[in-house]
Amino acid sequence: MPEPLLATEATAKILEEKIRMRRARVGIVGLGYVGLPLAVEFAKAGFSVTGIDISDQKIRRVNAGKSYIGDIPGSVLGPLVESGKLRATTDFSAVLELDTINICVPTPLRKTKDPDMSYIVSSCQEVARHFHAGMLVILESTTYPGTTDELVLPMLSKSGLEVGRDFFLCFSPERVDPGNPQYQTSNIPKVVGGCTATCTEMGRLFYSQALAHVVPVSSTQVAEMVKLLENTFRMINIGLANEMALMCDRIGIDVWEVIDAAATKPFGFMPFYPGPGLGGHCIPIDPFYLSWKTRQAGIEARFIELAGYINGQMPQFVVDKVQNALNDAGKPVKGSHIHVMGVAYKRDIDDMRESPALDVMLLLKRRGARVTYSDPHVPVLRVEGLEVAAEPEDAAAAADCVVIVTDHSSFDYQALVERAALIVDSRNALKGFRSAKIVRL
Ligand code: SAJ
Repeated sequence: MPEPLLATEATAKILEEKIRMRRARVGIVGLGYVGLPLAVEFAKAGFSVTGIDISDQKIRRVNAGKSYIGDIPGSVLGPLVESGKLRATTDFSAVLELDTINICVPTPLRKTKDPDMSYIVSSCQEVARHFHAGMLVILESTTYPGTTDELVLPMLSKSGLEVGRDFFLCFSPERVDPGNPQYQTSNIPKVVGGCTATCTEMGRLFYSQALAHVVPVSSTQVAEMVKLLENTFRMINIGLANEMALMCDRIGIDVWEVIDAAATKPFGFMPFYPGPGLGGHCIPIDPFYLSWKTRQAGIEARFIELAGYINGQMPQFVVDKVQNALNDAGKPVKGSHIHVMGVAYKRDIDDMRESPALDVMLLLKRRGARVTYSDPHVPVLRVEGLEVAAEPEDAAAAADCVVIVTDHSSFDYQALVERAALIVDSRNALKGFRSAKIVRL
């Protein structure tokens, strides 16, 4: 007669079995650039997946098999929806029928640079309302260390269920790099840490059903901190590259040549490049989740603050370059037509969040310039509440000055150099061109 399984073992064993057999019913809260690719990977692995989002439009698009995420073609999404493997709903009561939940909602900053936890709180409140024994819950939203243990766990424990025995709770940082042709959700190593060892093992088992490489760590706080180190590392090194650009500009050295030559060092160096500023919803934001938390603990994250200051200066630096280039051509900014090439926050994507192009355009407008733009990925944008439509690339020929803010691959740089009167290149997009009309950072 086998020993009766303890409650912990019984609950864990039942969930483990469901996951191994890929019968666990998977829920993904938040169907954005993180949640939708994750939902697709688990549906491709054979799980029945329910996406939950507050956006009716997203739900309709998913259920019609129409993708709105560049990394997920409709040809992949459509068949998964048609086969019934993947469906979407705005109704959180679906949680009652689910075994696992990944929470992939935004974690923006408030204007005061404090973390805005409202999306995590509201989605966890909804999950907690329909929460039941035997569930695995994994928070993926980038946040300060301690969020899972201090904010999410109490909301789920209110049910009277005990973590590690009746349910399992982990943190796993999202690492999606939108537009990256080589690394996508399925082949990016996945770090996961649980509230207890049993939780960590459950998270490891879960992800290993659909993802190539899983990296278990000892706690939720380690997993939360891994993400912040990764993105703070990038933000600070981009800040260093930007400061190098400011210094080289003042000394009269080509910073791009310096970085390219330094990058020939086969060890101990990793190239980062100056630019018009830091865009996106991660790199400019995540490090301030860390500095907010460390300040609570009485230690200043001085590198982060300084890098934030330097990165924040870059739009102004680019506009000063434009002003000086026009001045050298005997033209004031005021009344000049300035055409911006590329407004998305980085090349070959359509995302405008925190894009420095908006700062550059605003600063130029405030100096009296008439500003137009081209971006094949952004047909229309809002500047100071006004909708502005993209112009065709050849509008650059009519401008007094062109400024390359985002170096999309699809731009015809040869034609631009031939047609434009004056070009300020903030991305070294014209690396292979030599012309007196080109001004680089
Ligand atoms: N940037 C520079 N110089 C550089 C690199 C980037 O100015 O040398 C700028 C970019 O133009 C962009 C911003 O920094 O405006 C952020 O660039 P990013 O390449 O970090 O792009 P994200 O924020 O879309 O994606 C990053 C991921 N990118 C890479 O690892 C290459 C990764 O850090 C995270 O997985 C992701 O953020 C996230 O979601 O946290």
